[in-house]
Amino acid sequence: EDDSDVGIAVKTRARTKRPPLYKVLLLNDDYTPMEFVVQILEQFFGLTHAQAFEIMLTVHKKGVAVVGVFSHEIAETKVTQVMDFARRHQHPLQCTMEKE
Ligand code: TYC
Repeated sequence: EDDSDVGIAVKTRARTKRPPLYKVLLLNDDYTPMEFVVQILEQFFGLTHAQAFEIMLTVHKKGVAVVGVFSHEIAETKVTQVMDFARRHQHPLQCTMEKE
């Protein structure tokens, strides 16, 4: 019998999973000054004054807004920077991250 080289070719796709992205969220509170929030958004997120003001107002009105979307490491750094800066100035501003 002939048992040479008979079979089914099965192709598998190389699965290159993209790393998950994380939303950085800013939360509203009653005490942090609006100008302070705008300053943070300019300083740590590279937003223009107009963009920063718009996001600040959205948070103020809606309670929360997405400030940006980043890799886990970058998002974590942003959250730490914002929380440290707010704490140093004794403002209760809250910043968190969540998987997109
Ligand atoms: N609500 C605050 C005020 O009236 C302003 C504010 C905006 C605070 C956004 C936090 O993430 C924030 N002074």
